[in-house]
Amino acid sequence: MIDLYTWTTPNGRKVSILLEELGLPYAAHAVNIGKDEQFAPDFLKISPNNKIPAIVDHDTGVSQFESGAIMIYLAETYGKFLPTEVKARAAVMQWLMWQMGGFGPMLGQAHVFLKFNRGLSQPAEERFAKEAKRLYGVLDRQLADHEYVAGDYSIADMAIFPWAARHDWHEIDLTAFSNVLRWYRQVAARPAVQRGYQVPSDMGPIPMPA
Ligand SMILES: N[C@@H](CCC(=O)N[C@@H](CS)C(=O)NCC(=O)O)C(=O)O
Repeated sequence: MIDLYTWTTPNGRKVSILLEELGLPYAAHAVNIGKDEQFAPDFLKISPNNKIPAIVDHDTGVSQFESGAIMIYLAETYGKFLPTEVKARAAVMQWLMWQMGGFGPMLGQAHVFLKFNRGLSQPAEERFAKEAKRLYGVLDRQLADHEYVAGDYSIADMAIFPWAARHDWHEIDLTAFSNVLRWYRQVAARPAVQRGYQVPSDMGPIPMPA
């Protein structure tokens, strides 16, 4: 049995989507980051960086924070969505790290300056809007000749998808990135993705461009 500590955010949804895809039994515990619950001493014992997501796998005794590390751990331990063959694994890892180092953090900053603090800093708005467009361009080019981001459907797709689901927050028109849009619809249609997206609570359906 796995305990998942999470909230209704892209980093949290990455892990609930993977747990649903793996069909593992888990209990989701809501950590309301809007109420500073991520600073509770008991949570800090599991996630010393005071951020969701985190897991405790009682079957193996492993406790993990950082969504990328959690995804690698789960995929390796339960044997799916991260190939073992060297080349295929390297492809997934580089796109997972691309998400962890760019597509998540840059889009998170875009939310801060474009959605929540419009008018606060023109240079920051320009920088993160430009970076968001650049990252979607990178993804679009990759998906032009790949059905999924890195070979078969993998933890790289599951890591990227919940961030793309916030496209309206970072003011990206998905219809301008036709390959991303095709992939986005395909991943969004998966029942496990739909279930994982609603953890720890239902915030409405996955956003779909018209
Ligand atoms: N690199 C971390 C980032 C996690 C993260 O930024 N979590 C946010 C929610 S998406 C959070 O818990 N924020 C609370 C805070 O910063 O205090 C990961 O991928 O797990």
